Amino acid sequence: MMIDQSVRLEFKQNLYNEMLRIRTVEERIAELYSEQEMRCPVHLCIGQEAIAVGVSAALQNRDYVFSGHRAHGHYLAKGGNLKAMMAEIYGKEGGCSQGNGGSMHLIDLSVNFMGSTPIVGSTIPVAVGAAFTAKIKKQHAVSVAYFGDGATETGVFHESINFAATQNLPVIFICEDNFYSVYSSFEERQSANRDIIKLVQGHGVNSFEGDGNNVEEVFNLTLSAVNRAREGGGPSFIKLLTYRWREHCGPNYDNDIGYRTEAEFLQWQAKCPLKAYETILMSMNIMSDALYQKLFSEYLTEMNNAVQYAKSQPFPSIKNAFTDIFSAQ
Ligand SMILES: Cc1ncc(C[n+]2csc(CCOP(=O)(O)OP(=O)(O)O)c2C)c(N)n1
Ligand SMILES: [Mg+2]
Repeated sequence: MMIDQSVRLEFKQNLYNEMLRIRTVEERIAELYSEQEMRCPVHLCIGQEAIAVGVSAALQNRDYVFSGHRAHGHYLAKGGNLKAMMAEIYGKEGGCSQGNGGSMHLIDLSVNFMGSTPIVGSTIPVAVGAAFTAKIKKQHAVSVAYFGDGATETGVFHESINFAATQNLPVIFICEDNFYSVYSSFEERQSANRDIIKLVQGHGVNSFEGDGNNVEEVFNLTLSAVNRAREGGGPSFIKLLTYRWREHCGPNYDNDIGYRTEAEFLQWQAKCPLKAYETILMSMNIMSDALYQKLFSEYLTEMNNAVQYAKSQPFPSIKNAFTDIFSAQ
């Protein structure tokens, strides 16, 4: 089948736009955080945007997505509502979790972003459960679990991978490998002989590795895993190398506190996923400085409107303090 060239160019433009939108939103969160009106912790994904965007571009609305503490990009790339996210971060009633959860409890069922929770590894088995449902109900949906390199050290990760393999489930495990679990590097956490790709293969699951700062590579790897899963080929694990620019939790930089070096940070900043793609698109005459300015100002306006909406919302009512804590069933 011939793919119309203009569709291809539009697709590339959209990949770039989505990354810029997420970057603009998170940089604004970082700028506004010191006002102390956002009172929940925030784990920013600045530097890691290509993964959320490349993965989502390979998914349909019906596909399920689950995430963890660093979820803003995953939620937005899947189509999650920005106003509801900002209201949630401001702890307001109009938030996607009614203001009870904050940044680490994002959900938008209208786009099958099924939820994020901060207990490391905790949404991985839930994503596997959704894949089990999709298989039983013949929904032709795939389920995606995003998690970090640290989460592969939890027991539930291995149990989930094993169950997905034995049941041949349509689930895709996306590991965002940014080298650190809070302030601990691999050297401090794992044997030098540990190879996560081989470990996962040992569970009988297809396992791939890619450049998490290359949005098209992320898209292509994910698409082949999605196609395989939809055709009944079972689960895949994709490890994507990337780097978090800001501190583990919060809006600042923390290269001075001793667990990583400024030199390492600068090396990765030079591999900025947006800049790299912008350069390619400029050489193809898709992007230009003028277009960048136009897009940036559109996203900034959209974000400022979302913040204004969040600030104008009431705090959750005390009457609802005990709702959504226990299941009625
Ligand atoms: C079960 C559990 N243990 C510890 C924590 C504290 N904690 C929050 S984030 C985090 C690091 C996770 O590292 P990784 O999975 O690599 O994700 P990253 O922060 O690098 O994106 C830890 C240990 C937690 N939230 N849940
Ligand atoms: Mg990590």
